[in-house]
This record gives sequence, C-alpha cells and structure tokens, in this order.
Amino acid sequence: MNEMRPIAAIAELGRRLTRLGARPLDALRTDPPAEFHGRICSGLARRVTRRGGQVLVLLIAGADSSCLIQTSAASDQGGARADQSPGANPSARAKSDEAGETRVTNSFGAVLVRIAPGEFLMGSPESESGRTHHEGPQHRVRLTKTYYLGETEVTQAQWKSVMGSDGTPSPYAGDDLPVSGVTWQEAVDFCRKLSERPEERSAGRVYRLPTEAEWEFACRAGTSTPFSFGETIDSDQANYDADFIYGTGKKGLTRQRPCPCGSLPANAWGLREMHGNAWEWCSDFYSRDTYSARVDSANQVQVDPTGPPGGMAYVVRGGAWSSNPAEIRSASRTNYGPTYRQVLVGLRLCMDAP
Ligand SMILES: [Ca+2]
Repeated sequence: MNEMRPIAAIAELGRRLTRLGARPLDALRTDPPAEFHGRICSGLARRVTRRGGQVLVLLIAGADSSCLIQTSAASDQGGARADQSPGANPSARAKSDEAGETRVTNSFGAVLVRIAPGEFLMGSPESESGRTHHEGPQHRVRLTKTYYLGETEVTQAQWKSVMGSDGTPSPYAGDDLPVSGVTWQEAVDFCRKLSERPEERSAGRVYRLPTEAEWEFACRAGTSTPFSFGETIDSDQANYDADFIYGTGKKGLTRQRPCPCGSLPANAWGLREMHGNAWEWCSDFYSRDTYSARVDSANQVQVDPTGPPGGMAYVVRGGAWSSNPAEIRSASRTNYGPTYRQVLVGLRLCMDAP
C-alpha cells in the first residue's frame, strides 16, 4: 500500500500558518468562497490558492491519510515550506473533533468518515479525456450538511450480517470483498435494516445511499483532476482493467476480480476504492440531462442537489474491477434500473451526522 509520509517542509509551513492565525478545516469549508487548485503526487497533496489576499492551504500527510486544511487571513508570507505530520497541530485537530467524530465505527465494524460541508465543481470539463456528454456542463454544488461516508464499499460479511439468510449474490465469494450484484432496492433495504438495529438506533445512526453530489464531492476530496490521485491512475491505486492506459499513465496489474475492501490507498479524505473495485449505487434518479437542467434553470450554485424528481434508473458511480480507467474517473457516471442485478455494482454506506 502506498502510505502517505510526512515531509518536513510541509510541517514547517503548517506551523507558520498557525502563527498567522490559521483556522481549521471546518471553519474554512463552511465559508463557500474557498476554491482549491493543485494536484496530488507521491501520496502527498498540498494545495494553495489565493483569494483577496487570503491564502488557503490544504495539507495532507501521515500514514493514516489524515488531513488538515488551514487558511491564513494574512497575505502569503513568502513560500514557507514544511510538513504536517498527523496530530502535529493539536489545536486544529481539537476544533475538528468538537464538530463531530472524524471517523465512526458502527456495530459491525464498518468505518465511516466524516465529510464536512463544502463546495465543489461537479462534472468534468469538455477537455477531459474519456468524458461523456452527461458529465457536463460543470456546475458549482454546495453541500451544506455534514455527512459520513463509508471508508470502503460494503463488504460481503457486512451484507450477510444485516440481510441474514438472503446471503450475498456476489459473483466472487469472500467476507472482505465488496458485496455486488445487489439491486438498488436491495441496497436501500440494507440501509434501512441496518438503521433499525437497536445498537444503531440508540446511537442515532440512520443510513442511506449517498446522493450523486455527495459521492463525487467525497471522491474528489478537494481535487479537480480526473482522479483524486491526479491526472492519471495506476493499479497500485485502484482496481480496474489496467491493460488500458489513461493519459500519461502506464499499464499495470489487471486483477479481473474484486479486491478486499480497504486494501488500496485512501484518497485525501480517507476513502478507499472510490475509483474502481465495484460500482456504487447512489440515491439519485439518473438523467443524462441532470447537469444541463441545473444550469439552464438557475445557472447558480446548486445547494444539496438530490437529482431529478423521477426516472427509470438510478445513478451508479466509480467504476469496477473490469472497467477501463476512463470509467473510474471522479466524474464518470452510469445507471441501472432499480431491479437490475449487475454483478459489478455494490454500495457504500452514507449516514447523516447523528
Ligand atoms: Ca468503488
């Protein structure tokens, strides 16, 4: 696994920003004008943008993919360099924890990652290789509520635990493999049954499928590149048909089957296998005109969009183990009817903040 390793230069940058009055992630991401530009390379992401004299910096470091976003109200003090190791800024971490647990482990051991409110550019630019028409036009989306998303896809063991004798229809058996071959309705039923468990009810945890916007926001994890890992992707980062190359990428290992959930590197926000392994059901009805309708009707920031009011199919996202790399891009989308049992499609839990 590619672990993120602290780099001393980023830590020093973090300390200097703190001395300038930097604020942690939550304060920043509830303030919509934030825009991030940059790229991820070698397991380290650092993103800096300037807006009206404000310097916004995203620092990501640490083997657990912990991340810290800080902003300085002062002007850039001139190329500070340095690294932020996990926990190296206790004040920022403490403020984040005040707003809710950053990771929640539920009654069957599934880990869900806290996703703070924020704003992003949804869809892909016309220049993006492999892009299809229904990924545009790009439009700004603002998510105003904190939610939690599964660190991984739902495993077969978790599915069996909740659905009981229904077993798993997955074509490849393995407790730690993603459940797949489940219909949209079964995925919704899984969320409902899990929410009804006494231990989940008492904890106030109500599960559902993510909206398409919630899924893409979390998949991008602050990036605007085709993949959360950058301009291309390889088989060390995702499970897909790596006989195909995206951009300047390279051929790699084509596994031809799902890999264990959580076995591949996390994106900047701690989520794994968003790209590839198994497609993931979303709650939205699908329309190829979803995005153009948003722009035509308002041409303004879309707040907590939930998709068309009706339709014949539902959105699935992220691609699967047999997908070519273009299909596992952050903006890639396809759809299936609610009763269709596609062996490549599973799900990832979403939960509103308790
Ligand atoms: Ca996936």
